Amino acid sequence: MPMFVDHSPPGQCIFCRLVAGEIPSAKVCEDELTVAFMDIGQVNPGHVLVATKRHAVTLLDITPEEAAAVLQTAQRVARAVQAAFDPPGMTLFQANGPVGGQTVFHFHLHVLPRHEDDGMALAWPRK
Ligand code: DGP
Repeated sequence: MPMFVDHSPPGQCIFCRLVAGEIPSAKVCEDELTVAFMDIGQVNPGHVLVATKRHAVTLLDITPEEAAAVLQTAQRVARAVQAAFDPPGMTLFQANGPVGGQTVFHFHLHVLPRHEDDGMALAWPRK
């Protein structure tokens, strides 16, 4: 049973369009299954999203291969973010369904550089 039903027409959600190059993005890296790009909101400088290339909505919808690729890409991104921005900390988070805080219904993981006194609670960046 899906946790949440996405009603976007196939291939037409915002991240599907971004993956297809139909809308611009600042791409960081990609592999066969995933793409990493700068979050348009930049909660902190260096805020990157790692998304599946295939349209999937939540963690429950991705394959084990996609899950492994997402984490591998996230580590690659985190190394680049560390080299470029040297944050003293980083938070990875991933929202599932509207009640879980998801606002774009195409699977993605946030890689978020953190700083002392950046105004976000330690474990829950949006509070
Ligand atoms: P979430 O709320 O966890 O589903 O995260 C969605 C993120 O997607 C949010 O931080 C802002 C980002 N976002 C929304 N639209 C766009 C877009 O068109 N381009 C980029 N790069 N990021 C987007």
